[in-house]
Amino acid sequence: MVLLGCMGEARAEDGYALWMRYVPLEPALAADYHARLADVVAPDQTPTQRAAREELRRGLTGLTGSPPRMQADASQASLVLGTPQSSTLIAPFRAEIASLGDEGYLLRRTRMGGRDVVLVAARRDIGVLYGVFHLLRLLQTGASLDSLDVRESPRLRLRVLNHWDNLDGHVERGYAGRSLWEWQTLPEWRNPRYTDYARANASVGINGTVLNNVNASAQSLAPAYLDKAATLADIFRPYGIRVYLSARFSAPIELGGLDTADPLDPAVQRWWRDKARDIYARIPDFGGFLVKANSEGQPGPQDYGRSHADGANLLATALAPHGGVVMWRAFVYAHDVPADRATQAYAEFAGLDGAFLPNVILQVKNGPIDFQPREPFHPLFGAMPRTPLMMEVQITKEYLGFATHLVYLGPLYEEVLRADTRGDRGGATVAQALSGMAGVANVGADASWSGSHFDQANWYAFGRLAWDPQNAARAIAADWAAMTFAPDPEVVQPIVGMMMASREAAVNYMTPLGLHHLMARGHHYGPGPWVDGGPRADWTSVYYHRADRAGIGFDRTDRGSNAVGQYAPGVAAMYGDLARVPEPLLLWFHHVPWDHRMASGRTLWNELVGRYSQGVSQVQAMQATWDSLQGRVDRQRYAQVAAFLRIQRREAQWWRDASVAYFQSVSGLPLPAGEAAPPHPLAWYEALQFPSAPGDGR
Ligand code: BDP
Repeated sequence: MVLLGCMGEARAEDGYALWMRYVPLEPALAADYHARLADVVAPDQTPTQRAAREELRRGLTGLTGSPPRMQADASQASLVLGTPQSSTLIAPFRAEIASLGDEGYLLRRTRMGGRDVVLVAARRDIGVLYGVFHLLRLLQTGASLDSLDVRESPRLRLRVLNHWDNLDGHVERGYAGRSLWEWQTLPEWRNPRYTDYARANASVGINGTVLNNVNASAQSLAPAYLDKAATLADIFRPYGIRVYLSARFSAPIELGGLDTADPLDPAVQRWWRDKARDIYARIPDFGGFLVKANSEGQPGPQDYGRSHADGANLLATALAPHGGVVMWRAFVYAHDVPADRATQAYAEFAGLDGAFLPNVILQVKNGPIDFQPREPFHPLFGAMPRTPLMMEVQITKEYLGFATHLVYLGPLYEEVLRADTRGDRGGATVAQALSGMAGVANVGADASWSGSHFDQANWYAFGRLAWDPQNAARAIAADWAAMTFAPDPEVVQPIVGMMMASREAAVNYMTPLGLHHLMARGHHYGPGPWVDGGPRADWTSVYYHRADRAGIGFDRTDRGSNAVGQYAPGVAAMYGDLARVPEPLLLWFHHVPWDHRMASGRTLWNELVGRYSQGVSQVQAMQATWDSLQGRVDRQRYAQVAAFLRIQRREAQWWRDASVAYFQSVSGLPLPAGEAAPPHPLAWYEALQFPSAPGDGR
């Protein structure tokens, strides 16, 4: 294992290979795997079959140091891939794999013709490809194959990345460089990177990608761009990935020259029908549309006095004959600022349960505000039993330190997926309410794809949890760390420790105890708890924290906005009760006096300041852990992570100091004993400007 560290040291890595590095394993393990798996019998008739063979060849060659032998003769086989249609060796397993669905697979060690054989069997080619990635993961993490017997099939049907990429290459809330999609040179130039993107997604079971920003340009639906999208779809198809597009609701006006986009207008209906036909002529397995309507200034059915259901059903009708779906976003809030933005999506959608056509899926953000470091689960997850739901999470870290902060999002996703929507411990979790998950992608043209090495883990974890929301964030982190750095417990354990603590650290130094939406205006980089005024109250921080001389927090109980009333009675009773609300959500639901006693025995004020400081200490602890890994991780990646941790440390301190300075100016209370005063006066923090912060929306 020490040897591995040395090899890592010698090999400079830029992160491009992601978790599919396939670097040589420790020699004894490599020899064992080679002995067991080197004689491969695998079909090569379809693009997906060839992708599976190629991945296996690449993986085994890299990991074991010698290429596998691709055998035509079944009697030589030690590793057999296939479906009952593609391989006579798999045909006998037909009954056993019947229940695995179209994407599932079986990995098994068994005997065949007197030989010890490993099987990767599935009903469809794509299942075999997924199985190959699973097998390679086992090898990369050094697992024993002795009693290999794995049956897997995805729990969620739709596992989709949402790219917020504009046609000019700018990525909204993207911190990993320009868009991956080189629209200018498509369809002629097929950047090999597109295939690597597809491999990475397939390796974690992601089966769809929305190519363009939800703040969509109608141009994405113009013929020239459809031709380009069709080329991407051709490249992704062997990897089981369908292409979707964000559709601008007013496209019939902008592209079609109509004078309305009213969903009940026959000319509009015809335009969308024709558009769907055009798209399917180019992309026969086109996935469908994602729509942001009547939200943040985007056009939508309400412009014509129609409902969200009218709008979604218009597009669903156009797509239905071709098998496409509409992912209609529930991220809406009204033009006139209401009592509580957190209540808006529910107010607009809960009453529409049952009103959508069957190929509409409502896409709901994980929490009721907007991808904050911590939010309670969105009340719609417990309120729409007759509507298929997808959960949308951010993989890109708009509100969690951009690409520079090491924040592993597995625990955030897991927390929401496992939340109990009825509050009766009866097993009605958010995960159970879902048909899919959408992740706002964090990939771009950056060499490491994600803007930082550790942000790759968030892409990875999203895929693994979308495949199976029962997966554990910690186990996913361990797999990722072993594959991305080294399958050595002395590397994996400390890294997993850092990752698992990192989200809570960010919550502490940004928005502890249920605070939210305290970031700077517009670009969202850095703290701005003082943000006030401007076009909308609910785009300010003071609207959310409501701090005054007496206390802090948003009263969402029945004495306040009654957002708690949107949850099932068991949940509402818990969140609405100051004695029972979990402390991490305290100030989300309650306005609390500064001298309120916390579980720790401290006053709320002292606890708040303590949490801010604790967040900074947690980042320092992460730095110390990373320092201890010097020499065990290749120099190039080591250095970047170390540098980014220094940035994170500095910015955590900035968040802490600016927030403490601001809240102290409101509370008028002295700092608890032992707490350092912020080095600058509040006005200094307020005056900081960042006109060129990355990822700004536009
Ligand atoms: C917000 C982002 C904005 C997005 C919006 C959305 O700041 O850029 O357009 O979400 O999800 O968090 O539509």
